[in-house]
Amino acid sequence: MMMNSDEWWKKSVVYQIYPKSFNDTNGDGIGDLNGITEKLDYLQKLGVDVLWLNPIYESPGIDNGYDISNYYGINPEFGSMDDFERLLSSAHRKGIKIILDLVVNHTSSQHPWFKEAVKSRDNKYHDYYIWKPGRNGGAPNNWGSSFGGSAWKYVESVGEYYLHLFAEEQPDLNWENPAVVEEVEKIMDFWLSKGVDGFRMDVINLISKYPGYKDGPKKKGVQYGDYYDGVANGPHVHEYIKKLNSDVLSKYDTMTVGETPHTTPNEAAQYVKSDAHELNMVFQFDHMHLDYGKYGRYSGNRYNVKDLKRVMTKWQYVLDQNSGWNSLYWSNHDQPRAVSRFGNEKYRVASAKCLGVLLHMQKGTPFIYQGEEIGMVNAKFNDISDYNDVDAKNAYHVLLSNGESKQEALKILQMKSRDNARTPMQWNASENSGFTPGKPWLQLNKNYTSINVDKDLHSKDSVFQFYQQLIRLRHELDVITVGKYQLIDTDDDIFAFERISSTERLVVVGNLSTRKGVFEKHNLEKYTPLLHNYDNVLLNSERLVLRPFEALIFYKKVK
Ligand code: TEU
Ligand code: CA
Repeated sequence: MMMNSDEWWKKSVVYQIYPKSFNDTNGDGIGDLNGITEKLDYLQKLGVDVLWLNPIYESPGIDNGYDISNYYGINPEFGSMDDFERLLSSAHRKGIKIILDLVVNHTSSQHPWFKEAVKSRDNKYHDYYIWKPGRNGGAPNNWGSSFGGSAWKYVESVGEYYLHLFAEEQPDLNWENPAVVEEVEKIMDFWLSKGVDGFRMDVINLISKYPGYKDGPKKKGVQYGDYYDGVANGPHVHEYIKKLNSDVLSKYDTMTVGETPHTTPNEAAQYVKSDAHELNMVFQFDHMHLDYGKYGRYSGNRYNVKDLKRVMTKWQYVLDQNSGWNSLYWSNHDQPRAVSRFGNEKYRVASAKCLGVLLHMQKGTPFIYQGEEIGMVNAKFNDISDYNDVDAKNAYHVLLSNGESKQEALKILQMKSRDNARTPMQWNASENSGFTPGKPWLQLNKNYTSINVDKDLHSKDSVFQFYQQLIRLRHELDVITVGKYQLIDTDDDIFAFERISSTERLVVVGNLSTRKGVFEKHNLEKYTPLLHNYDNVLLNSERLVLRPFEALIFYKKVK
């Protein structure tokens, strides 16, 4: 198989844990590190190889941990450094690796560096951040924050504006300052030397800004956030990441995945092609932006399958042509629940399994977001006071100020808010679904009595059992790791592709709609149906009649 031993991440399945919402063991209503340790047997049973933990460092929590005030300390809400080291050693003993979230495009405004930086322009830490004079009595340029409003905030004590692409409590670091790069390398080395197995790197493609800080393109119609296209993939970004790799990462056996919004497959290939010596893979956003509207993600739009096939296939082909590697995901802590966004809640189990087949059989490393393995769905809060996310609350007010009704604004949040993915993990049908003996920090989804881990563990047709089989297939069949991806031309709502290696072949097909679909595929009779999310196969030699969200994986050995 074309995979050398240090490329273990090519055969791995990653499970993303949002610690705050995973499992609370001390009754404060907040998930914690000991809660993850307690569930390692569950994760081992699922069969995952790597855990990605969202930020666990000290943070004021303005952006739920993506505003870090101490990179070397554990957020006391999650526990202690001893708790973390116990989690890491327990996971390693079970053959499970752990990667952490490296958030170094920005810090918290409560970080000691920033507290020093605002004292004076000649303070040693002032140039750790990006400061510009105002223009015509206002901000230095027209860049918007991803969370709405200007990306610049004025500080009286120094008479300048600082850049914050996210919340104003998240000042962007100045990567042109070698001292900043040195600080980041120290942070990475600190965690890797503890035995951490790598990093997910938060918006890592934003760390190099274009010189001159010119106005971004006046966006037609976009009323909210996401101004990255003015700052993504800047002139020195590859130089910075190559340096992190040669100075630190290359000294350890790591897996890295960069979060790179507003990046094309060809641009992504520059980060992940085998001779780039930068990152192993990146998170792309093309399939996340298929249902965007004039308020960015906050639109009532739904994606269409034809576009989904187009963008996912584009990424498969372009990265393969450039010796690159894909990450594969439907959801994470920033996105709505996969079944609600890409499947259909009326066909919850069938569509959860269909999405699992179509993602896990592609070429790349699959990421399962906590709860996806049991088909959790969006929370549908009824009042803005139920929402926690800074992005959701800002967006709600922008929607109202642009004339949307409260009902429409709430309907959009119910569809697209990040809180949908942050409701507590649903473990069982007991109070608070076994997440906490206390008052949960965020409301649970009311359906936890019917959708929970306990129920899935005891049902042979559950989403959990199906995900176990998908993961087992990836571990057993090399064609899933190395086989060439080839889209099969089908009608719009059927997503079908082949995986081809010198010794094996897969045919993967899923009907991503509530209507019957026909899959014209000859010689399937020579294949063995490996996995199927319905109870029998309506297969005759010429055509497969697919029921709503019906998905199958066919396999054959090639002489
Ligand atoms: O997300 C960056 C990103 O692309 C999203 O924030 C997106 O812009 C947002 O969800 C609005 O659509 C990373 C983290 O994943 C996110 O949780 C943080 O809020 C953000 O960076 C700032 O650190
Ligand atoms: Ca707790």
